[in-house]
Amino acid sequence: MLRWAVSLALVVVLIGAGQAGASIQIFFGEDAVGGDPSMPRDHANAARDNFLASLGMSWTEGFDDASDPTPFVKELGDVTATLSSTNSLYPISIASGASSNRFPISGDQYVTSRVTSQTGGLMISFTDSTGADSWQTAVGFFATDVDAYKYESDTMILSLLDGGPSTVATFDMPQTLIPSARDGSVFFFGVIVDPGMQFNAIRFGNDTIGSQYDVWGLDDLTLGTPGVVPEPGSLMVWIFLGLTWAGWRWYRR
Ligand SMILES: [Ca+2]
Ligand SMILES: [Ca+2]
Repeated sequence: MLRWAVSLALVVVLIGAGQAGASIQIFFGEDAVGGDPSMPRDHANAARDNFLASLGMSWTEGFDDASDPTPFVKELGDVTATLSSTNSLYPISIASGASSNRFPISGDQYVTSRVTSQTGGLMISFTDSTGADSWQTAVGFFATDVDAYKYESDTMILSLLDGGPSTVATFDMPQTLIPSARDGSVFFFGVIVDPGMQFNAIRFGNDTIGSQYDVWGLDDLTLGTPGVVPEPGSLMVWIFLGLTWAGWRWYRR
């Protein structure tokens, strides 16, 4: 019976993957590490690993050779990512090493910015080699010290934009740590959307009220191409193979 259960579990996973591929896939993991880059980041790393495994090809920018011009321009594969601040009072910058509970995920450098509202913070736009819009369906990143002054109701918001003022989708980061543990914490967030929801820019905001704000760290920004989602036909093949394998194992006992 155990072998049958294992086989059926495999089938359920494949069905779930097929359904998720028809809409939005979210990858999230967070760890309370108190601003210490040497602490294990098991949940965040697992989310990153699952995100990467769900992509075809992927490109990650670690900001480790970045100087500090404005705007920041980085190449991820054929995509040019331009980082800018939507709030001129608080430009983005490159930080080195652990500082103020923010820290690098890769190398020694990362991006810091100050988020002041739903639309006031770091924005990243994507273009191709000709300067035309580059349309994306997957983005992921590590964030440190997203605590918005530890107010429990405050949450980072990621908006997927399609040019101009339009918003394709908005996601509240699903942080579950208590506010005091968010200070110096780390999380990974990744999202894969349908081609019909493609975006050419992302914007980081939060739902702070009034003059409140949050300074946070961004590292290992990742773009990618869609992975292979099981089609209904291939799904039936997997079900058939799974049941056949389970039956064969049962026969061999
Ligand atoms: Ca880095
Ligand atoms: Ca912070």
